Amino acid sequence: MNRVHLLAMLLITLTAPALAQKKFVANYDETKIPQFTLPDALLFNDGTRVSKASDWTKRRQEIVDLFANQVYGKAPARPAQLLSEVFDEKEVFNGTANRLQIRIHFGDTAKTPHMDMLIYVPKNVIKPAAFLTLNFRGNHSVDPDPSIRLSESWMRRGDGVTNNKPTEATRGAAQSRWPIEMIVKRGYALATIYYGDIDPDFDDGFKNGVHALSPPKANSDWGSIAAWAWGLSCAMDYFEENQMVDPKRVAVFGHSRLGKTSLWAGANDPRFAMVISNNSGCGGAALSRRAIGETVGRINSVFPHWFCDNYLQYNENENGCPVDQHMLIAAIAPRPVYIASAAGDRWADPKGEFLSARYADPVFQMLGTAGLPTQTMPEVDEPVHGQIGYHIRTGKHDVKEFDWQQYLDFADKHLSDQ
Ligand code: GTR
Repeated sequence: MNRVHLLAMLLITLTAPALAQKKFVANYDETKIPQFTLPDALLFNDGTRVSKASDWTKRRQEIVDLFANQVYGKAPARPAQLLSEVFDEKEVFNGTANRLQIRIHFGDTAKTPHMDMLIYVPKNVIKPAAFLTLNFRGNHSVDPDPSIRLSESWMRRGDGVTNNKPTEATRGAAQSRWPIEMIVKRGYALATIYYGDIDPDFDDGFKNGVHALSPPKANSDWGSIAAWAWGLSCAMDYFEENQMVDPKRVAVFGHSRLGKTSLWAGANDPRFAMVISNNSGCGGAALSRRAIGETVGRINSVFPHWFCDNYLQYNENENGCPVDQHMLIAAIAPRPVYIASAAGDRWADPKGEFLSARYADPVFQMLGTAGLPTQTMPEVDEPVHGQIGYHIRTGKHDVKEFDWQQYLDFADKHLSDQ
């Protein structure tokens, strides 16, 4: 080895760990946003313009396919039959609602993996509209009722979780995010499923959860967000089958990574009549090209299992991606969609979430809906409800009663059976 080689080796040895440990510093400065042009939701892949509403079905499918191939990954077909069993049923809220726990298998035998649905159904409404949701900490965390079965699936370590299993300490721990009685009093059913039942949220090379049924092989095969969305579509299959709620009036709701999931579930599966994204940020409602707060490169390095491998191409290369997140919202059109931000949630880029809604608006307008009622970002705590709803609430990354009040009003506007 000559001296030059030796020096080069030394340099590599010294700088490689430094580079590997390079700390991600989020940009929050609007003046430092990279130059970008957004892809046009109303141009077909061949460059021709979508000029009339009847063109939309075809363009919508192109957009959905681009997201499936480049961002979230393609999911396999859903099981033709789901074996299910109601394992618990009781009256709650002074006899005004029924609360059921249902085990739903992803297949027609008890040997297939399963998810447990917890559902509250008001008794004074025949076939109510429903909110279908995923939760972070287990069904038992949404309500302190001791008869809610403790989730059995893998759970991230944290308060009240031992050896990746939840303990009694997490019963009711997420209650503040779930004003169930208020939702039921307004005449809606609320269904929730622990997302880890569908796919545990860690990078295990896709061996567990529903990925085990069809492990990804190609770079365009499903990551975890696609798996969670697939589980939500299975829940829809279950609703269509048993008619416990009106399957034509189901709103899919999610917060944060589960807000990314609700958007993808709603874009991908047109049976969802309404879609709600709460503080979903990067890979959800926020425009990736702004690169404010969390970026594509950062999310792919910290959560490598969430997206498909093709998405890695856009690390620090957002402009190279054939889609941006306004097209995900557009793909839901003309169905109503609600995007919510929080003023203290800069990591999720509230302005980028609003701009996605705004740049999706031309599609909603072309389809003859009211679209987004404003072109400028509303003040904090001043919601706008058109066919697209938007608000930025005071406070942090969270789900608050204020958020739910908006979603209920928005559902009254769009999901009434009149
Ligand atoms: C963060 C992640 C966000 C968001 C959030 C959550 O760590 O960076 O994209 O999804 O988690 O899901 O709570």
